[in-house]
Amino acid sequence: MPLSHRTFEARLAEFREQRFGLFIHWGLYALAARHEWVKQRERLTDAAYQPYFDHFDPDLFDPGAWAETAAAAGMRYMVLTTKHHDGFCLWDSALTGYSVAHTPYKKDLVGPIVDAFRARGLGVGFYHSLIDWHHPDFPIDGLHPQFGSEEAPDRDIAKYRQYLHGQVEELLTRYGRIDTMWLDFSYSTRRRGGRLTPGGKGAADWDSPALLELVRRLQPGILVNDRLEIPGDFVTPEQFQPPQPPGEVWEACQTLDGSWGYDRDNHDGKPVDLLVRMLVDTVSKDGNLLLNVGPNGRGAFDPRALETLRGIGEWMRLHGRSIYGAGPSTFTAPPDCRYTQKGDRLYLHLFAWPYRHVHLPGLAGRARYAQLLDDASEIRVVTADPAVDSGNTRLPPLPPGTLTLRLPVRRP
Ligand code: FUL
Repeated sequence: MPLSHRTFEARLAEFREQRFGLFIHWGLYALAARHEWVKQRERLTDAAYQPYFDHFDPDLFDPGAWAETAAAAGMRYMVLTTKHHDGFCLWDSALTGYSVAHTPYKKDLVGPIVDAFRARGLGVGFYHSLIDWHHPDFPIDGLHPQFGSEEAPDRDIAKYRQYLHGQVEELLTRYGRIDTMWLDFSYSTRRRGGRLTPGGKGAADWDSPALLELVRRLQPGILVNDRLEIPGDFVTPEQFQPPQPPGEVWEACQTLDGSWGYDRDNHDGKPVDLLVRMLVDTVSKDGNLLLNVGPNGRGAFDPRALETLRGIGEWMRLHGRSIYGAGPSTFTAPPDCRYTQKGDRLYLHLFAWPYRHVHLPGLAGRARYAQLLDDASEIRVVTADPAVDSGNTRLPPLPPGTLTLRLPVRRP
């Protein structure tokens, strides 16, 4: 049964309920296994990049396993790179031969991935690169792998624009209802003195307003990100946590190890507790977290990624109630803590442990009951000021209105 379109408001409400998603960066660069920008970073010519196309044959590809992994990690949606900056398409596009359909693998990848995630009850979004280092009409700008080594002969941005819009149309008409369009990223394709020219000319290159209109016409209710140089529906801080809530709908995107594409020799994996804190911090500021995995060239998730996701999943199984549909609180959390709140449930997240007591300003008389979330064990509310009570009169008394919780000394 095809999914019916929703109103924009309904989709937005769903997005804020979901809170946690999986970003998937997959393409030819998975075979190079050293960052998705490898073609640009190493200034690889099309010929030097071609072996990855000739050997793309992911025999372990099992989208059901990907979806299962994401669901077990507590993720509620995914966003897939349909095409990254190298121009390689994960679907059988009628507009180019530079797609998976012409590799040894020969088959569409987008459809099976979409179906598997939907079947597991997860939302589906498409990442699509505005940039294209393979298309003959994409300008050789300052970020292009061929920049400086070759003059740009007769590149016609209008032709590329038509191709880009045509591909977006294919993606948004072939796979049923898509929840998010994640377009990446607009910058000026002009150059001056060998440098990128800032100033928003990129929006004209892709005709951002027309592209956005096309997306919304084909997929009413879809959410579109903010990388078109015109306002989108949500902002996308990349690999950092905004110190203050951005004050608009937002989704932080984050890597496991600094690279989006599979990066074999990178051992900078972030620990589970750091990633969980990022998620909590994000939700406490009313955002979503899109955490990335770069599958390898055989189509599998790396064991290190699987282990990290398992760890997050274990935390989510016990604490997901403080994440899904939760958001910021009007109360101010004490240092090293975050609040998330859903209705009249206030969730206190302690980023440092152990505390003997935790003092919560403004909450005295406002909490009916307190418990640990993971095992539902009661937490005592202390009425007297512990410092004064213990005879430590050199500490200043707690400000009026402070609620004090007595915590277990050690947590496993
Ligand atoms: C960036 C891209 O250049 C990266 O490769 C990655 O896709 C990230 C999510 O967005 O702008």
